[in-house]
Amino acid sequence: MTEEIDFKSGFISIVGRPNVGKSTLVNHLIGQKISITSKKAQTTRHKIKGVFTDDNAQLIFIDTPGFQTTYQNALNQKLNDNVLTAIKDADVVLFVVETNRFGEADQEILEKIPPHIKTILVVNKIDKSKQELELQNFIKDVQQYRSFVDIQIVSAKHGHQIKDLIEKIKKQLPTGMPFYPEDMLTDRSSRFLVSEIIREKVFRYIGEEIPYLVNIEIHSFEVQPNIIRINASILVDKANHKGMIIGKNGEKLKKISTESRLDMEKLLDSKVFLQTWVKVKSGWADDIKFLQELDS
Ligand SMILES: Nc1nc2c(ncn2[C@@H]2O[C@H](COP(=O)(O)OP(=O)(O)OP(=O)(O)O)[C@@H](O)[C@H]2O)c(=O)[nH]1
Ligand SMILES: [Mg+2]
Repeated sequence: MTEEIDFKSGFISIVGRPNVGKSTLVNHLIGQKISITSKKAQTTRHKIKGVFTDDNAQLIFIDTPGFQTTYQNALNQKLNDNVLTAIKDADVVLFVVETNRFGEADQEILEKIPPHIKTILVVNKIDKSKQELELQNFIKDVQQYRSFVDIQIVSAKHGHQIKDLIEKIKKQLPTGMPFYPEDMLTDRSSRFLVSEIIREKVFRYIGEEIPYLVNIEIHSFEVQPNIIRINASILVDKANHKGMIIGKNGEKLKKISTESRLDMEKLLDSKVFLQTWVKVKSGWADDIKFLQELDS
């Protein structure tokens, strides 16, 4: 009985400007890659839950899209609304910044966190910071904008000081029973995670703005005794983007497919047969059905 009373659980929303490393952080917090990452800003589109459970707590992390300022369309408005909802519903917010970089875009999202929401300042990418004094001064600067319940420096990419962060979060969580089974790592289906893997490769291997105009559709996901067969389409907004994704002699698409398949095999712990197609579907980013899916 005592154990039940001592147990803590709650929802922790991870917010910040695009590209500060929110998704990399959530993957390291739960110890498995569930959220895609890339060097490009605005990689994440969906709110993704990652669940961490140990003997005395369950931490449900919500990875959110970086607050959008670049492209104005229905999709981006929806993404920003979803970030605001994630903040409102959180027991604790992790406000993530990149070390020695705090600009208007960071400030804009920090201002969106209501004063009563417990907020931990997470300073990421400390592997890039060489000087302790510089780091201390940077933290002082950010603290001028808000008071934080705690502060943690981390390097998400290298998995440094992640455990310390987990302990600090636990201190802020309410007492309560777990919401999810203890072996659950994410609320997302394999089908969704697979579509995200393809989107990540498009982000990583296709230049400039095209990745923002791409969506993935999984047509079939068939689990057979020794293999999983997946049939997917990369939807592009404009006809000329199709060729750019396919590349000279189909090389780009081949690279995207091969890299995706390797990641899928790791995730699903099975051999995968993946077929990918590229299709033109104009205006999908304003498609109501697609936007509604972002809510789920
Ligand atoms: N050097 C260094 N790079 C990092 C660290 N954490 C993340 N990165 C890199 O930062 C880039 C962005 O990481 P993401 O995790 O995709 O960032 P994000 O905040 O989720 O970005 P959006 O989803 O676009 O808002 C990637 O290239 C990561 O490899 C870190 O601790 N150190
Ligand atoms: Mg992200």
